[in-house]
This record gives sequence, C-alpha cells and structure tokens, in this order.
Amino acid sequence: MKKTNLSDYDPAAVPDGSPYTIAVVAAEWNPQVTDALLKGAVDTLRQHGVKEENIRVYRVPGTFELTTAAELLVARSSVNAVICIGCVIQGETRHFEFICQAVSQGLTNVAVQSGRPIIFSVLTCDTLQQALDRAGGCHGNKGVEGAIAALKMAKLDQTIDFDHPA
Ligand code: DLZ
Repeated sequence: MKKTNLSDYDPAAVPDGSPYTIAVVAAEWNPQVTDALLKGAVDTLRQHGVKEENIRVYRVPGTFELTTAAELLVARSSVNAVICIGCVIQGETRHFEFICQAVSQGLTNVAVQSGRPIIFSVLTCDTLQQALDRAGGCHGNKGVEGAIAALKMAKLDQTIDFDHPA
C-alpha cells in the first residue's frame, strides 16, 4: 500500500494564530504516541503564531476522559478551540470499540452543543506501529493536523457573520 503523509500542507493556507487561545488535551495512555502527537500540535501552533501563554496544555488519564475535559474547557473557559489527543490500540477485549465509540460520539456532542471547535486528534489503531506511523512517522503526525484544523476552525468561528456576509 502506498504510504501517504497526511500532514503535508500548505503553510500559507493556515490562518495566523496570534489572536487565538487554543487548549490541547492529551491522554496519558500510550505515551510514546500521545507525547509525539502533543509535541506536533504545540510546535505547529507556535509556528503559526499562537502566543506561548495562549497554548494551554492539559493531561487526562485516558482517551475516554477527553470528552469530560473538552466539556469542562468549553464550559469554564473562552478558548477558541480544543485539540483532543489520544491513542486507542486494539487489545484482546472489546474495550477498544467502547472507548472509540464513546470518545467520537462524546466529542461530537460537545462540539455540537457548545458550537466551539473540538478537534479529533485521536488515533484508533490495530497495532502500535500503525499509531507510530501517524505520530511523526511515515503517515505524518495527527497532532500537526489537529493544530491546523484548530486554527482553521477558530478563524471560521470568528469570521462567520450571517447578518453581515463578507
Ligand atoms: C482501559 C483502557 C484501555 C484498555 N485501552 C486504552 C487505550 O488503548 N488508550 C487509551 O487512551 N485509554 C485506554 N484505556 C483507558 C480509558 O481510556 C480510561 O482512561 C479508563 O477506562 C478510565 O475511565
């Protein structure tokens, strides 16, 4: 199968991050992967002008807890976007399915109910190697992609004004 680096992007197409405050929440499970995703996200936010003090990093025990953290952040802060980082790897039991289902539905619910950009930088992989390939390996870094998505959505949120179209 052809290896595609999904993190290749045109920097000129990414909004300037200097007006925004972005939260990044990373799960502690599979730290080899989530630390690399977190670094990818934070480095990319910095590269695109988000001020150091406006990058807020939080940790949660596992991917399942990302939903609660995202909900707390949108309820108690005015961050412009929340990047949620996790890595779920298939094991011997059905835990994988339940965590993946819960976090994808949970984060969607938070996004829809709050109207705030919630970014899904969660890897759901069969093997650790698949995850590493997407955490700075041959398929790019899902944290980098999450940071770009956050900036684009933050700008969209600030730009849309249906009463006064551009
Ligand atoms: C319990 C569990 C398992 C089996 N696998 C993972 C995983 O692959 N990735 C991950 O981020 N978290 C895992 N967890 C922990 C759950 O996300 C959660 O932290 C616990 O069930 C406590 O609510």
